[in-house]
Amino acid sequence: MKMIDLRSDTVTHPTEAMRQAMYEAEVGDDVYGEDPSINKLEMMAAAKVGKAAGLFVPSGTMSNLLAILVQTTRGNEIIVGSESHIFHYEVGGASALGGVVLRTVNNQPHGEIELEDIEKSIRSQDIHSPPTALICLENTQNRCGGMVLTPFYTAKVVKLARAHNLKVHLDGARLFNAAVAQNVSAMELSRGVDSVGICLSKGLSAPVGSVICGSSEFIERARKWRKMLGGGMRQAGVIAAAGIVALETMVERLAEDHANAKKLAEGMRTIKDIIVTQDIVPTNIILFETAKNIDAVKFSAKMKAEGVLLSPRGGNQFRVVTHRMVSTADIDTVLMTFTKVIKNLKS
Ligand code: TLP
Repeated sequence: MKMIDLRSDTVTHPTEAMRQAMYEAEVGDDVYGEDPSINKLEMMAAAKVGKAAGLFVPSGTMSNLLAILVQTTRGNEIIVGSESHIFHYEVGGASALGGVVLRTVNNQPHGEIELEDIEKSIRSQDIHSPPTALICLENTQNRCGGMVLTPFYTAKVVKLARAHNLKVHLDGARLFNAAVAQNVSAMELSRGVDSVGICLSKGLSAPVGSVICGSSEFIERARKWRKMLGGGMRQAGVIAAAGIVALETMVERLAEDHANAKKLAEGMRTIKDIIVTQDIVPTNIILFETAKNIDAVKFSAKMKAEGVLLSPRGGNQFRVVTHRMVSTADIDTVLMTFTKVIKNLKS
């Protein structure tokens, strides 16, 4: 049976063009800075987000960790969204490895953190307080259902940060989704931030990798930290080559994933006992709940048995994510499967 895998856009496989580029990739030893494919990818990524330099890293998690390690010292506090990936899914690396305190500030349902909530959370010079060093934003905001931050909002956060002498990091794991959804460039979405990480291995379909971007000085320090963490790769041009294809050819098509997500959400809203918990679906992520009288464990097991994989989020909450390997026809199949499984569970 063909499975329709809606757990994440991370499940996308490399395209034929990526495999070909990987096969043909020019390589060198990247620890010596001699891998031409990596150097090209880093320059391309940095140019896309309007920064001076980039660094190829194995994962989005490492790009966030490097941004924190470079822009803080032990005992600092950093401001992160209450729904941020850094807080929920990065194994506490910022605290365990960077020695920083995570100050979570509420994400609003549309992903933003209120400016005044950020301002209230910035520490004074009081002797008892860990000094605030960094504000971290996330665009799109995964756990808010792929909500987008506008360039206008990000500019306001940057202005606030500057007024308090703080740095801003942007977790742009799905920055290109945010750009395509708003018809703005990734550069506009990154204007003013000190560091921005983009993921190649989500909707863009590359097999591995992220690029963290910032000033040349920032990247020089990040490179040293990456080496310490064991992330100094050698002929990794074979994977960077797929990342180049991702940036060159896979950005605009994200609009298809967004259209499929909208279609899916519209269909789900008509199914009794499925409750889409976000008012809008701007990108490729949908959060939903099953009615209380549906056994959530049985529900996801039955969906799987019928060929549809979902991400459980605890209790009766789930996430579905559209991507290149889910077609518009698959969306119809998913909707039929939802209806069938709910009906079966109730009878
Ligand atoms: N997110 C994954 C899981 O870890 C939850 C997913 O399936 O959505 N920032 C954001 C906003 C992310 O969503 C993710 C991955 C990361 C960072 C980390 O990227 P990787 O998985 O490359 O370390």
